[in-house]
Amino acid sequence: MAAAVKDTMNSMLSAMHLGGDMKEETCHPPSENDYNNLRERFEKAKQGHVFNFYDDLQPEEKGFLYQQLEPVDPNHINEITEKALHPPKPKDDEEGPKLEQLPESAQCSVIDSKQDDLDKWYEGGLKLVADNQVAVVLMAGGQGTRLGSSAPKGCFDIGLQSKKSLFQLQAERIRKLEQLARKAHSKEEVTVPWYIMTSGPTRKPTQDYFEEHKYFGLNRNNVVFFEQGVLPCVSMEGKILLESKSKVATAPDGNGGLYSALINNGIVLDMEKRGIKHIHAYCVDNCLVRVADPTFIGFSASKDVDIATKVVRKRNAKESVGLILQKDGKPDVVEYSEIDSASAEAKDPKDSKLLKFRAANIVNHYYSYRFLESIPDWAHKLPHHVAKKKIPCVDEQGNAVKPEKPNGIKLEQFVFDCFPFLPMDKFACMEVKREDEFSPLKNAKGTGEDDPDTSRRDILAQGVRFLREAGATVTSDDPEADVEVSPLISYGGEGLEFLKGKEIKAPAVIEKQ
Ligand code: UD2
Repeated sequence: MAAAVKDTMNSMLSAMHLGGDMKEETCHPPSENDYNNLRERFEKAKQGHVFNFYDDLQPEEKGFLYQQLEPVDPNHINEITEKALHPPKPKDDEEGPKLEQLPESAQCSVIDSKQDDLDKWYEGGLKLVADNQVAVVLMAGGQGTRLGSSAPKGCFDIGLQSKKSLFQLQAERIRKLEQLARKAHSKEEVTVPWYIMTSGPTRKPTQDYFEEHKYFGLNRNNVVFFEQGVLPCVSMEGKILLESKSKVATAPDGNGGLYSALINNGIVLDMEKRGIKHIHAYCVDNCLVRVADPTFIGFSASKDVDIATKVVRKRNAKESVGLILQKDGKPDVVEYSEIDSASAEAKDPKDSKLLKFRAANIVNHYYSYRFLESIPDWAHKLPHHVAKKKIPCVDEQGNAVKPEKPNGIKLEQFVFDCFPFLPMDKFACMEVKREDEFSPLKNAKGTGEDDPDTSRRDILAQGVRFLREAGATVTSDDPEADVEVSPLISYGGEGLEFLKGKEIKAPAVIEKQ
């Protein structure tokens, strides 16, 4: 795409999303003329109320509010809010969108694939890693409110004996994978760059955490932090909410903000410079995630798709997961917060014991580089979803309001909303074993599901399976036999031959050969 067009697209993308964190003390007030132009722009879009308190503000407060609002196109905010609050309903004579299962051709399952296919994909993926063509993108901008911790989720200690956090487990899996690829292809230098997307609130604590832990042994030049955009919060009537007299209430623009953030922060350019062709993007809160999984990369590359997604079998009709399916002939995902109960409960016509829609999204996606390069062509078409929230704000008189119930909406984009932009033959879905690859940390301790204890339980149970498969025996006085196998010793259960015939008394940590 011509550079000029690319620049226009890029500046338009950034205009859609407010930038990251600004500091009030460094903001100088705008000139009278600049202020009047901005105020006029907002008044024309019936959003002029955001300047109601402007004249009472201190100079640096005026500067801060100006800096926040200058990049915003209020007409665009009105447009996406209108679409999100009142999505176009199918005309009454038209059927709603037809939800169908994905065609067999777009699916494969690790559970019933032939071993030599799995081996072929694994070897193929490891070769691509060894050729420095594979990168990883971590979506870590979520604020983990359900977990009840203010720190970024990746810092969370799920209670392993090693006290390793999710970030450390993921960093060590990258290190191990680089080592496996170096060994398998006698390469001196193998690098899997790790691009970590944060949001305003998670940016500094995340970067500080990595600095403090010396990047867990990774070369810091290959760990790149970038920030997703934010969007203004709006009232139920679509009016931009003020958090204070001098600050617009904003929220991260959803994990779908990944795409404009990859362009706006020069990440796709950096991938091009490094010769990256295959990208694995994943969700921070899954302690079992196989970062840059060679089997998944090899499978996706062999099918030459633009997007592939890993799924697990949905636990039950109520599980809070998106469902990968076909909508009007295109690959699509219906989020748990938006699916109708009839579709969620529907049984498979071929086997009434199974849910019709059971391909549960686990935020674990493959992208071809060429697809990420095409982001400026379609990112502006990504829809916004409404999340009704309690948003602290100020009322018309400028008094702080701490709402008891949802008083406004956050607009967020979903990372999987670009799937329908693909023809089915450029999309693939790989079903994997939940016990091996998915144990999300969503809820506070004690919830009993998707919480720190279930994460800890699942990763230690996997350690026991790894050892038993390697021919070791695991004994333990208590039934919850737990063995932690460091990712630096084994990425996915391989390389444990040295334990064959050994007896391991749980609890144990396998940290060195
Ligand atoms: C996500 C999936 C859902 C299902 C579930 C399984 C989406 C839109 N929904 O729902 O289909 O797979 O996970 O666990 O993917 N994030 C950002 N920036 C944001 C918001 C989220 O980076 O503005 C990241 C977040 O850090 C996490 C991932 O996206 O890594 C998923 O976010 P979540 O855990 O809030 O999503 P959830 O559980 O509602």
